[in-house]
Amino acid sequence: MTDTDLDAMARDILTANDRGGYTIPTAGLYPFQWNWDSAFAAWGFSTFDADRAWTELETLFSAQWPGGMVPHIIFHKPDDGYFPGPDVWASGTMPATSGISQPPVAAILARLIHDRVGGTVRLRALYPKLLAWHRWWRESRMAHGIACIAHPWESGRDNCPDWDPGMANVDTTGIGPYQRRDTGHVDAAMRPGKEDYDRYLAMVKFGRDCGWDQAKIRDDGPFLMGDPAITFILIRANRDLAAIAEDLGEDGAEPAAWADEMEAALPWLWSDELQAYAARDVRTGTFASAISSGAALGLLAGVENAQMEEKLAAMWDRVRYGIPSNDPAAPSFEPRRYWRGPTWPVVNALIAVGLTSAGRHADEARLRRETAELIRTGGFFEYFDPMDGTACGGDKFTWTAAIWLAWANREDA
Ligand code: 9WN
Repeated sequence: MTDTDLDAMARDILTANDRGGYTIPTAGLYPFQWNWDSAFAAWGFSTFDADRAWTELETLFSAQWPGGMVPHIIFHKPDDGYFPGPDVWASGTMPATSGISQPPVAAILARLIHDRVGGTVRLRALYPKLLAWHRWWRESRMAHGIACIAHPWESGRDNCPDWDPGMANVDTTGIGPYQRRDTGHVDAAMRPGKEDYDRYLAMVKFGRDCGWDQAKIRDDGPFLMGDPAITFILIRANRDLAAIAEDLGEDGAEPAAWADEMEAALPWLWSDELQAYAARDVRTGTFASAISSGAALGLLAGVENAQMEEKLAAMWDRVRYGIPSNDPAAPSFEPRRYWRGPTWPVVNALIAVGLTSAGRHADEARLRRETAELIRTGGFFEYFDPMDGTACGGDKFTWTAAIWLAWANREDA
């Protein structure tokens, strides 16, 4: 199969996963609109259908909550193939959504899309919504000046060992029996375990019981951890928003100041033990015990740190393909279990945006080559074993197809 055939297949996947204004990540496993998946889908669409690219982002923001939050799942149409569904989240919104958010990559990708295909009128309409979302992060998910997550699903890197310190303290009393659906679609050995799911549901229960009072979730919820990935993403997204504002003739001073403030707060995330930025539990102060792909997003925020780069380079050299989600040298490393080791094309693409900004073109080309190789041999799967390249999780995956089109198979990404 040639790269041209793969281009056509990738476009077909985006089109087949289109449910009318939004794409689902993959049929069966994830039958709704997911937040950061949609932003990447828009980037993919921008390579062949500019109008559809903007529509994807517009549909995502059509579910924005009055407080600015953009939910991590939007349940546009009923489907009982996924658990927990709208009845469990009980958001009370129209459309029904989850009650937490996901990595704020939309401004970063909206800027790249605008650079590629234009669309100033559509970007202008999105700008205040992006700003309101970033403000929500600042007001509802900050501690010590760092962006935090109130649920591992909010990080988009669900069962990453980054969250083990916070997960250890989540009380699961009162979580009755429930029926998971994910393990009916894919191999259970590649998914989070039952102990993880019990805790995930305990966090959802807390949110539901307090009527999704976001300040209460931050202050009293069962879990709150500083996330290096979201912190770096948000610094970059705020700077991109400031640049967008300038292009639009608006005043971007506010998001620019937010980015500077977060950058100044980064020392709180520095682990002396790991010699890297690492996830940290807000409730206990405990750091994650291994370096992860979250740290590798530092370049996205313009953070240059020699000690950390050395650690990250060593981590990359321990695998054959891509940046692993967890360090193979760590006891918690599992090469096929979701975010405990596999490499994710979508995260590699974000890291590549950072490498390009830092002028590290040889590393960017290596990462692109390794990611493209995974897709060429394994197909458009959700994620991959970084040691031997085995394709894992869901097939015909929207964001893998999008990444292929927008970055992995391009010289000009
Ligand atoms: C929970 C859709 C999503 C991604 C996440 C990924 C996974 C969901 C799940 O799938 O999370 O949000 O049920 O495992 O971890 O990054 O957005 O592709």
